[in-house]
Amino acid sequence: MTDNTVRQLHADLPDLQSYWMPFTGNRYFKENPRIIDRAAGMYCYTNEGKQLLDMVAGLWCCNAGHCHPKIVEAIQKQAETLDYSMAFQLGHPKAFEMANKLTDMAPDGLDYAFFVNSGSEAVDTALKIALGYHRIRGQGERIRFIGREKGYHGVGFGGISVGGLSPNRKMFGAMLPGVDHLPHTHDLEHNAFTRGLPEWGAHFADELENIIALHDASTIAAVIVEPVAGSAGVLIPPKGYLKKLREICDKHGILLIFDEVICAFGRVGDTFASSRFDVTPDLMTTAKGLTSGTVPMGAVLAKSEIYDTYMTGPDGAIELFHGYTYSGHPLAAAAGCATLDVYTEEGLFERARSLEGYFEDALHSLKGEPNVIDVRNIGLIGAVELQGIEGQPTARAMQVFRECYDNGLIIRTTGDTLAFSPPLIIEKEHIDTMVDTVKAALRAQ
Ligand code: PXG
Repeated sequence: MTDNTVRQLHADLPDLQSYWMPFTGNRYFKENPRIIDRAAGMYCYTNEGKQLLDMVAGLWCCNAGHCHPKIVEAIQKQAETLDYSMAFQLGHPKAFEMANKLTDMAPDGLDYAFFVNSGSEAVDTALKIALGYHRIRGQGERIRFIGREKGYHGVGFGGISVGGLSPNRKMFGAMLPGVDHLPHTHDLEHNAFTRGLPEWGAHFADELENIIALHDASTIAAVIVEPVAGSAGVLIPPKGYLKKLREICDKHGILLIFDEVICAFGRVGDTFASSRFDVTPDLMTTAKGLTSGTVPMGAVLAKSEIYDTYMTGPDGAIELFHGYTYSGHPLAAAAGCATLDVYTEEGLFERARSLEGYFEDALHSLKGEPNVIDVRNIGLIGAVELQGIEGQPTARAMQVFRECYDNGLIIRTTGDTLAFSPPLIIEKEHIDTMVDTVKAALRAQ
């Protein structure tokens, strides 16, 4: 399609041609644009005025709902007070305030916050902090990382190396050297239609011992996993699995990194997955819900022992040669402070937990609908896996996505799985609408 044809098709929109869209079929989109130009609370609105119930919280991020007035006000106020100040060797109050609020909320022991601009940067930062930590302690030969199949850790070279989704890796060369992967824990034969954590599958963690035996513990810096894998289609950890990973890492002096970019801030029915499952990592990556999706920001939370290890060089010297122009950006920090306040004041994490049962029953009522082969959930995150169309992977889920969209509902698809992660302000009526719309879309196939 030529530039001119695109222009004529959508005369009311800006020219769509120049924007190379991320993770999007650009040509299809530009012929069939879905443009959101406004949002409030649980809803997004298209440029044509269509109202859409947002069951993905943007992209797993707008946990406080869209355009929350307190967050909007904080961003506006910050923009007219301090737009930017140098991030290296100078500081501004909001970044420190944000670090304090965040570490107060974090599990015990995760007492330091390093700010970045995204989940991908948080992951690469955590991997680098892990390498430096071992090196400072005289164990510079610990250079390997262990990720997991089906893991998503963003799109930086570190993140795709430890990640386990082939389409995100295969175009981009040889990755970081020295990375190995745990098996994923997804098993429909044993765990289909489990509510909450599957009983079966903790033994998948034992594979870590075999990987360690292969490489020798002295060469391994860190293990990184998402406590609940999001992008691969909401894969819930089997009971006891994360604790086993923790024990094995401890036994071998290996750092454990939880990538909580999706899990954190109420998504799994508690402040963090780490608190829900009572397993504390050495480093935790966060982003998305940190500012409720309003201004890009991520954070790596680190145990005191890791921070203290770095604080040992000569006085006045830079301890960590890492950071971004926009680390702790004033607008992001202001948005983050307001977001964390909203979560606390409105009790949104408790709310997520209290709605878990209703959400679970609603999702599981889809069992028995056409092509549904699994339903799984924890907190306010859930998935419905579909039997794919023979020879056309992802097509079935995309059909359901389009049908839902046409009927006023935004859901997310990954492979042939439908994923749901609504804002934590959701009401029961929204959950009812979600299930009715998805049910109708499944029956329309
Ligand atoms: N870690 C995890 C666990 C994530 O889910 C990232 C890192 C990277 O974050 P940034 O901010 O760099 O995108 C993510 C991001 C999807 C989807 O639909 C999920 C993400 C991003 C885009 C799409 O599953 N998660």
